[in-house]
Amino acid sequence: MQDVSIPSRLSIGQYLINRLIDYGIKDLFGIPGDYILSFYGMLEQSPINVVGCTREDNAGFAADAYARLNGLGALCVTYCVGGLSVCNSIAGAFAEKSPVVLISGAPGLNERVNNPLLHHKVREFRTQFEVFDKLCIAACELKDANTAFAEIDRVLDAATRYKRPVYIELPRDMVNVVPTNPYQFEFARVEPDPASLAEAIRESVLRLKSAARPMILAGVEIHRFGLQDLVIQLAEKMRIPIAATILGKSVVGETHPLYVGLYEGALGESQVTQYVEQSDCLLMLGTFMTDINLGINTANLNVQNCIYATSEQFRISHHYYQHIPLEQYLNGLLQQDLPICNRPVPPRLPHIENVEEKIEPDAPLRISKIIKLVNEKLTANNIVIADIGDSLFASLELVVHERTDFISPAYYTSMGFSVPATLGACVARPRERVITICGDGAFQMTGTELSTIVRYGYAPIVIILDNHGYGTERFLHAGDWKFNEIHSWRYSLLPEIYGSGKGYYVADESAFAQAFNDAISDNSCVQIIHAKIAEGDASQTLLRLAERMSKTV
Ligand SMILES: Cc1ncc(C[n+]2csc(CCOP(=O)(O)OP(=O)(O)O)c2C)c(N)n1
Ligand SMILES: [Mg+2]
Repeated sequence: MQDVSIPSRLSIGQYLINRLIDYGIKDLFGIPGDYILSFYGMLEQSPINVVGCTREDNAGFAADAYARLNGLGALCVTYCVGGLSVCNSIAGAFAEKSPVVLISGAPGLNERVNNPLLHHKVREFRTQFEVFDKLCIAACELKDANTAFAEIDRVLDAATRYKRPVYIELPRDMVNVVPTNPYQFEFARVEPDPASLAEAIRESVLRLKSAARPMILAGVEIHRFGLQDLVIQLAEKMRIPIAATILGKSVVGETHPLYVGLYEGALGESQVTQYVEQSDCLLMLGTFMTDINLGINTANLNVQNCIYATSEQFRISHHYYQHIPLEQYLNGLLQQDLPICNRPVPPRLPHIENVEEKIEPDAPLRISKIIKLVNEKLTANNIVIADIGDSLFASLELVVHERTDFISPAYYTSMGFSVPATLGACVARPRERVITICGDGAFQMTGTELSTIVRYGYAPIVIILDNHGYGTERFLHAGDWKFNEIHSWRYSLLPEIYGSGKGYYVADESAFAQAFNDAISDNSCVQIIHAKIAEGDASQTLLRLAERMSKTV
């Protein structure tokens, strides 16, 4: 991003819109309200496409998915009733490093005089600001015309620099205010210490040269910071295999010949787990050390064999280095004389092979079968979105062809992400076909966003896994608990309510295969597949997870 010199006579609202466009925002999600109406008017007359959602938290999830695919996402809501509804979505974006810009209206500065009881206010006028100051990497209140432009630039820079959400509060009487002082924004650039960077690279090369079984474990930051090409170049130059973490699934295309699979500690395929854990030089690039990423603490990685490089920390074995930017580190490594590794990549795991699935007519529908049938049809043109629960665990077995085309809140794990995220993905990538897998519990939380998907004419395929409740929890805490049951809906009738779409109800393998084929070939409207799952069924990953977690919950 270039330094910018601002032509005078722009209002604060106009400047904000211009800068969003500069940063690549073409679409924005949200719901208006009186504290933000005049800015909404400005937005509607701007080149930015405003996508009206059914709930503010959904707008947050949609903006998050859009950010993951586009590099930055944005939503705009009204004060408190709208803003505070977005807390959970913004928390998820923070936890999973998704750069989302949240813009909220607020009471005008002039109407705050004597602190009257203006509607939507909670406790203090600043309450909402204080909440988002905690949940975001940077936050600003545009209360002073002469600092407003600088504040906008500061927080937008922070969003893209740290890949975390930011908050901009715009009092309604500041939208049309034109600052009087000239303004030139200068970015403060933190340059790495070249000696420290050189030493980190030197030590890494020594380690790689003396290793017999080096490999890369790629994490989500590689996607967020756009470093996939560098990682692939490095792997190809050294011919070393790559595995990915759960949160980093699809960070590299899963059909790449050097790709080994997902590393999930004891929760994953044992062949991949052993292969990663036997590495004597594990280059962990952009990986978060979360409990789920590391297979609920079942990962058995020897720190002494690890080079741990993220945007926040750099460590080789027990040596810590300060300020080593990932991109410069990878570029630096690539310029070195690197060893070629001859460690053979294990034979492709059975589910990666292109075997045609046998359909047992009338066989009760199992989640693993659904995944295999979906897998058969996945192409480079698909984006897969998985909600929490067995939708995520089972989807880990999918082979995602293109990098970054698998989206799931795999660390923060907030249910209800997937349907609004489907909207965000459809808006960001209208030419790609989104396939969404969602539990019935999660669907009942945020499924109203299908209405927006229909309204804007998108045609994703949404598969709802019906196990009449919170299946994951049944496995985590044994017992026949009523609290895990939910009301049964006739999901396949939803197109009737929303006014468009095609619904399918399927309860056996052949019906699912037929419905999924039909859904794939009909891209004229949204396709909703209500999949009634065999009683008590679960994916292998969920069963392994349950075994580990039932000891702790
Ligand atoms: C917003 C939110 N509330 C509660 C939970 C706790 N939780 C985790 S999994 C789960 C059940 C999910 O049910 P469903 O979406 O039907 O998927 P299933 O487990 O049946 O595959 C619950 C309630 C959560 N992760 N997120
Ligand atoms: Mg369920």
